[in-house]
Parts: sequence; structure tokens; C-alpha cells
Amino acid sequence: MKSARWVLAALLVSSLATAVPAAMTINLGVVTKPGSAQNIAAEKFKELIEQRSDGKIQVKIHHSASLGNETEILQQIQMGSVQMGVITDGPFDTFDPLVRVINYPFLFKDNAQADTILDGPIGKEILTSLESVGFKGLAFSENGFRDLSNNKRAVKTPADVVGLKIRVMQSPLHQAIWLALGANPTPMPWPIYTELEQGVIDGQENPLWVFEVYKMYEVQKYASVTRHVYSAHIDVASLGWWKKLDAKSQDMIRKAMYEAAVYQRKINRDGDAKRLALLSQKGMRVEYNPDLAAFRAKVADIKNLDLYKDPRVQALLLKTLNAVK
Ligand code: EAX
Repeated sequence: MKSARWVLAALLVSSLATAVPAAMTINLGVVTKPGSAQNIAAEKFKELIEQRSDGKIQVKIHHSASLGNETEILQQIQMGSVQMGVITDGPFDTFDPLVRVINYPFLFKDNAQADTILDGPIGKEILTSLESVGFKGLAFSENGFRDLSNNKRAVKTPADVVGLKIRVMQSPLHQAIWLALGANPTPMPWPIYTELEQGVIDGQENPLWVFEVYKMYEVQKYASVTRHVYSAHIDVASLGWWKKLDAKSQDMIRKAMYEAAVYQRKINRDGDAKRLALLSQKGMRVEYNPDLAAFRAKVADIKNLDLYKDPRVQALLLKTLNAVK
């Protein structure tokens, strides 16, 4: 009789234990510094999950490239020495070519469309695909639409881009885009401030928050609102680590990360008009209306490149192009 009671008590304790997450510390990597888009998503996630788990789940954010560049952070997440990351989509390109669908030039016409696609079945397919390379895809926060800056001349048409040495992310697709536009693209990991300052490169392309937070106006004279690529962050966990978590913790983490992503996208977008105004206040010469039809025409053949040849990638690209029509 006594032993039966013990069994019952033990069962009760173990069922209670699965109702609350196990105590843990999540190491989360971002390459950028506090105030940046990735950090805003990471900090919101930290706040939500620590509060909802009553402090059982703690998050330690490693920012400012303290874990290395984004490719290096992804490698550590694959290995499981880092559990989570908020990482720009570009560097995922070489891990999983399906991510190239998001960075297809001039794909989304606005933020709402980006959300519809990435929060819907297409985004889900990309997040799921990442499992084949060791990542648990949780959500998409955002970097935003990317604009061009350089130190040589005002850019209104693709002809103005010819010969410019533009730093691009470590992504064959981003390289192909700028090659098609006639520039001289140079892949480099973030950060790139010194290279811009020393004139090793003429220009770079990034969303407006980067121009503000990384003070691009100090080292770049010309800006053009090209919005040539929508850039997401992919908020990921290490798949090996994820699989060992109990269902309750997984659920809490997934929800908190998604809510943090939605929160961060809004903050990012709300600040864009102010950031654009800041550029000219800080002395940049801003081209607000570059000839986007001409830019589009120059990159129209990108979908036929080898980059998109993989049938799985080609199929998802065509499906997405169709969905955004
Ligand atoms: O998030 O490497 C890049 O250009 C990224 O957009 C940068 O890390 C800012």
C-alpha cells in the first residue's frame, strides 16, 4: 500500500515537472550592437520568455560580433555550442539555398506583403527546410528593405552603379544581383565601418536603421532609396538542442520568439521616415526616386541563374513570384 502511494506521488511530481519548463540559460547570438534591429528582437524575446517562465528560462544575448560574424554564429548554432540566433537572411544562403527566395530582388512590394508571405505557408516551408542543415527555424523578424549608399556619385539609374565597389553580404545571390547591375560586388561579413572609412569599398547596401545606428552618414556621401531586396532575419535555434527540450519549453520559446519578431518589425517600420529625414540632415545627398523600373529590368534574368536551378528552389521561387503578383 505504502509503495502504491509512493508511485502515485512520484507520478504527480513528474507530471508537474512537465508543466513548467526546465531551468536553462539560452545563449543567443547577434552580430550587431545594442539598438540594432537584431538586438531589438533578441531583447524582446528575452523579456517575454524570462517573464513567462518565471525566470526559469534565462537568455544571455551575445551581441556586437562577440561570437564572430553571422556565418560563424550560424556554425556555432549548428554545433549546439550556441542555442539561438537572430541572423540576417543573407548568410543563410550558403547553408540552405531555399533562403534565396526571400532575397529575390524587388520581390515584395511592401511590408504587408512580406509579412503575408513569410508568416504564411511559404515562410513555413523555408523555416522547415532549415532543419535539414541543423537549424530549428522559429520566426522572421526583419532587417528591412535595403537601400544603397556610396562615396563616388549620386545613383539614379543602373548606369550610375557601373564599376562601383559595393560590399555585399556573404551570399552568392547578393553578389549576382550587383554583378547584374554592373557593380563590382565584394562579399564581406558585417561590420564594415573601417572598410568604408578607409575607402577599401565605395559603397554598401542596408536598411535605413543601419544608416542611423552605424552612422553611415559619416563615411558615405550618397544614398539612394532603391529598396532592391527585402531582408529578413531568421530567428533560429540549434536543432539538436531543440529536440531535447520538453514540449512546454518549445512552445513557450516559439511563441515568445514570434511575438518578439512581430513587435520588432513594427518598431523598425515606424522609425523609417525619421531615419530617412536624418540622412539629409546629416549631410548625405539622398536620391529619393531612383529609376526602379530600370533597376528591375537589369535583374530580371536572375531567376534563370544556376543559383535558382535546384528544382526545389525554383519551384518555391515561382510559387512566391506568383503569390506576390
Ligand atoms: O544587419 O551584413 C549586413 O549587411 C547586415 O544587413 C548587417 O549585419 C546589418
